[in-house]
Amino acid sequence: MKALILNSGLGHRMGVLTSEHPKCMTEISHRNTILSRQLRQIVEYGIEEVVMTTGYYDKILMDYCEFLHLPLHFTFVNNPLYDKTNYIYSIYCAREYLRDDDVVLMHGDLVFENQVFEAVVESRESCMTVSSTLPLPDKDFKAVVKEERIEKVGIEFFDDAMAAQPLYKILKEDWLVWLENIERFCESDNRKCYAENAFNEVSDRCIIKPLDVKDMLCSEIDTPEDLVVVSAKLKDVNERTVYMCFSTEYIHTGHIAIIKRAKRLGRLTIGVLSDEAVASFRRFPLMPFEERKALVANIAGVERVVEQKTLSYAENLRALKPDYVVHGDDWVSGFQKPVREEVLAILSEYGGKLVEYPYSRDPKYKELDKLHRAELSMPDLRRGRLKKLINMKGLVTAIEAHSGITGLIAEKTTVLQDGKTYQFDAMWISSLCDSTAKGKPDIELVDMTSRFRTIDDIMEVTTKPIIFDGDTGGLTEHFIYTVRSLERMGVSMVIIEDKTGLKRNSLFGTEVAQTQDSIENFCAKISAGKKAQKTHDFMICARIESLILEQGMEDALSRAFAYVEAGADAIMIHSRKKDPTEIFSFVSKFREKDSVTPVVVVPTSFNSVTEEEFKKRGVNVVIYANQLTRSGFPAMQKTARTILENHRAKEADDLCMSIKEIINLIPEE
Ligand code: SPV
Ligand code: MG
Repeated sequence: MKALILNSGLGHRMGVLTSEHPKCMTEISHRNTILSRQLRQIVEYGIEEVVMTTGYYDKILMDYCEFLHLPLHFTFVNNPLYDKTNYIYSIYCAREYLRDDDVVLMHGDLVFENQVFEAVVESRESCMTVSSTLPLPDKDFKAVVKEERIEKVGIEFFDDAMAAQPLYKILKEDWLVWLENIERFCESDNRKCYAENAFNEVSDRCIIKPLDVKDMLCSEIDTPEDLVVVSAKLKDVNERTVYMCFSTEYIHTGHIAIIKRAKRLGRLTIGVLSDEAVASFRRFPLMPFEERKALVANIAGVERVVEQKTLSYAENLRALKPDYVVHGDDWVSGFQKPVREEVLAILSEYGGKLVEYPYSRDPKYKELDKLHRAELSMPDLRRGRLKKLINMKGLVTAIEAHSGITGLIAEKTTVLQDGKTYQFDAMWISSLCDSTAKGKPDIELVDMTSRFRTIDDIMEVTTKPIIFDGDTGGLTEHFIYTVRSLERMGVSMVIIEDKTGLKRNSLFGTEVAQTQDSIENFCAKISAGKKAQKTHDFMICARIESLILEQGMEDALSRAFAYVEAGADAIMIHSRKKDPTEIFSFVSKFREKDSVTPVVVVPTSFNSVTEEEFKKRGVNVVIYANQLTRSGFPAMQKTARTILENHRAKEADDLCMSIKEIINLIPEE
């Protein structure tokens, strides 16, 4: 596509303003003349070729174009009869340069905003800018529109007419029709009329559609008064603000493309999602907020970067009141839909606009995302993330997983509520559920090799950190090997309980014989484990069974402090009471002396307490230890019974997930 700029006119209505240079060199803002602005827009929209007709002061004009240093190839064509002819003859003079491509034609005194130019350049049909909202001008161009195409352009038409501005995109096949008639006009000495007079005769073959720019800026400057009005309008255009939110950690060409489009609308502020918001919206950020912020701040066109603390835009939109919010159209449906709806509601409060561009589904971006996910699942990156999450969020949640599919449920389940997304932060590999899945009792019967196999199955399809239920840890001599293996695999934390002998599930309490280990033995086990580990980020958590075994609060607390002293990275306090009082009391007494060691709870019995309350009381990890097992197996029993009762599977169908849903849950690599 070529740009054709008509700059041969005398511009005598501008008075002294055109006494030293052509009209197009008149300043319209502190950084642009009419021409420099047009040329920068031409560059911005990817046009490289400019054919410019010149008249008086042509040398000044050519030098000026060179001085602007823009990546454009210019062909200047002087109209030697500029003072005796109209621009129809300038086009005629330039005709040899204008036969081989689509043309964007503009008068050299026209000022238009980016959105107008974007619509023109991107139009698939030949078009001319018109306005359905502006009053018909007395002396300027009007276009007669019939059957959705322009029939005539001129200053003399008022019926069925719209205000029109000389900014066109004309496809080559249409242009050749128009150009041929321009040639015919000029060769029969008809050189003083408008080029549009030639168009009007062939408008049934040169199909130009009206492009309604309503009251967007698209105005010619003919007089000093026009200059004042247009400059003021342009100032408003230049002060428009745009807001976009970014959660990404790597910038690809798709991001650059959308930033480029956004900045054309106005001064661009980017909201970078906080680490916490990224972690709960997508996955743990490999790059912390400050680095993501610096990355985005250094992209051309980004004027300002602010933090966006939640997935909801509300806080930043109310503070910044941008004229536009820009987003890909991927949030029209799906789980971000409510976020979009909230944005629309807030924008409508003050007259802002949402601009959506088609979301790029280029496979190369998917590939990048896959690589990123793969990195997160690697042992070294996965292991350290639990500690980072605890530090970042204060409270993290984990849900039980005992197989690849339950791991995927833990990984992918997301809920959007009040502008925030909620996901589980980590997975708990429960001895109870791992044993149950194998149809075995929870008595340390499933050996470590088999337990590691479960971890491996889960790790293969997920990225979230893993907390491993290490039962009693076994013999100290064995525990040190367990620690190293878990660490090597990328597990983040092992929790071992201070019991010895035949371990029974804690939820039996004192109904079965269970022996608590001595403080000395258990401390020795913790210390040996800590000594054995090779990295800094692996955590050993000491689980205190004193309340389960009814040994009292004092015993629980003295054990807690002793275990921390022995090197435990975290404490888990367990209870099987429905009433959370003893848990709260333990946490509050523990926190009186130790404000830093993370505290873990498993609220299977005291399940009425919310995460918010746990956090307030000083708990750092909440483990939902068995809910997937307890809900999954009864569903399976029911289905099995339904088939037996009906001697066929039809009645069980309503109880089942569709094959399509299963396929979606488990994507093929
Ligand atoms: C498990 O999930 O295996 C546990 C927690 O150890 S509890 O069942 O509550 O003892
Ligand atoms: Mg267990």
